[in-house]
Amino acid sequence: MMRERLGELAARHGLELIGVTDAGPLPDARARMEESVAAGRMARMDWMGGDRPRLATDPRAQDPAARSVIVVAAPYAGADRAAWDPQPDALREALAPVLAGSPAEPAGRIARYALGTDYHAALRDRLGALADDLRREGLPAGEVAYVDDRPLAERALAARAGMGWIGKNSNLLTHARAGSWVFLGAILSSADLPADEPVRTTCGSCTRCLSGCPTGAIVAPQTIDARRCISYLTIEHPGVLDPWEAEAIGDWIFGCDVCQEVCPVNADADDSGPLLVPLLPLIAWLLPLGGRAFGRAVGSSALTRAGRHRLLRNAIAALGNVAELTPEALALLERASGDRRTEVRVQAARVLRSRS
Ligand code: B12
Ligand code: SF4
Ligand code: SF4
Repeated sequence: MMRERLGELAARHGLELIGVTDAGPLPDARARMEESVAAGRMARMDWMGGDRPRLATDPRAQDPAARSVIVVAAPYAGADRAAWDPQPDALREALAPVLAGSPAEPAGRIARYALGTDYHAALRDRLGALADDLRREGLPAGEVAYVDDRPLAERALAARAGMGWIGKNSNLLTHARAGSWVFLGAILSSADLPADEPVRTTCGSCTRCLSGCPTGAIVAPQTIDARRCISYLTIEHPGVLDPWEAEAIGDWIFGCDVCQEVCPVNADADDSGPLLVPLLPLIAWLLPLGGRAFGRAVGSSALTRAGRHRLLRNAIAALGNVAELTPEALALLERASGDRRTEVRVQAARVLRSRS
């Protein structure tokens, strides 16, 4: 099949940015992953260890028949998201009762990627539909769409497929208008497709993300120490945050976009910014909510990953970081210090203590 036809079919599903690489292993990426795990930089993400580096860097470990990898990049920071996400405003809609609440200040920030439906599901659907089309046109395409949830080194594959380069902030930076504000996904094929050439661009002498990261989590170019990364702390870190961790998150309550906001490659991207959520209405909304009711309320968004307890813990920490405590805030914190979850209780008690 002509490469051009592949691009046409992908565009039909709203996927304008695609690349093709062979299904050979990625030994350098494997070494980097193993090194990261061994050095403890993956924090408590135990699922990043074990056999994952080997599996993630060898597409044929997933499908022995694979000869090629079709990688897609789906823009998520602005209006382009609607091309592939059926509900690009899903989070704003789910949080409507909170966003309408007053006062609007103080606010916490939610990273751009979480704004629409959970990208795992939305992008997987699109990739699945693309794979169906390919098979209809006689091109063998695997049944599995890879979007994060199975081991596959998507950034390294995207770079080898010529979709961009790995920036010093460790994200895949594309030459497209969306810059690094893209999700990555892949499908495998047993056909020998003509591979795209990797790009020659690099970050050059720029170091804006290294100096811009609020917590110094980019410990060397292309090397993130998740133990210090706000994205990890707010989304993946289980249980009670250490006091320095709670302070480090600042006003981010889910994810962090700073190392991409400062990146000049993103200067022309269509970008509606992070979602600002008023903290007092958010805390008041979360406190009486059960875990399941929270799941139902934000169901189709990425927030389910953190769940009610982490989001509440983060919102309380952010409140302590950014605001003078009004009587309303103090009353909410008193309620939160009796919450059924330890991470919420501890965080609330700590903020109250720091102000007494
Ligand atoms: C674990 C994980 C995290 C962890 C650890 C992050 C990290 N840097 O590893 C945490 C929770 C911190 C995280 C945060 C974020 N993540 Co994340 N995450 C992942 C996940 C599931 C695995 C990444 C991984 O394997 N890390 C281990 C490291 C060592 O590997 P790596 O960074 O991928 O690096 C590989 C290659 O880049 C290559 N490589 C690295 N450096 C160099 C240098 C050179 C010179 C070369 C040639 C190669 C090379 O080797 C490595 C091993 O394969 C991927 C999905 C996936 N399946 O890949 C998403 C993924 C990387 N995350 C993504 C996103 C969007 C984010 C956030 C922006 C979300 C947010 N706003 O909060 C932040 C960004 C933080 C940052 N600066 O990286 C996107 C990135 C899209 C893009 N444009 O690159 C991905 C690809 C998910 C997706 N399907 O779209 N994430
Ligand atoms: S996501 Fe935030 S904390 Fe993590 S490396 Fe980027 S700027 Fe630093
Ligand atoms: S801020 Fe500069 S160094 Fe960092 S990823 Fe962007 S271009 Fe590269």
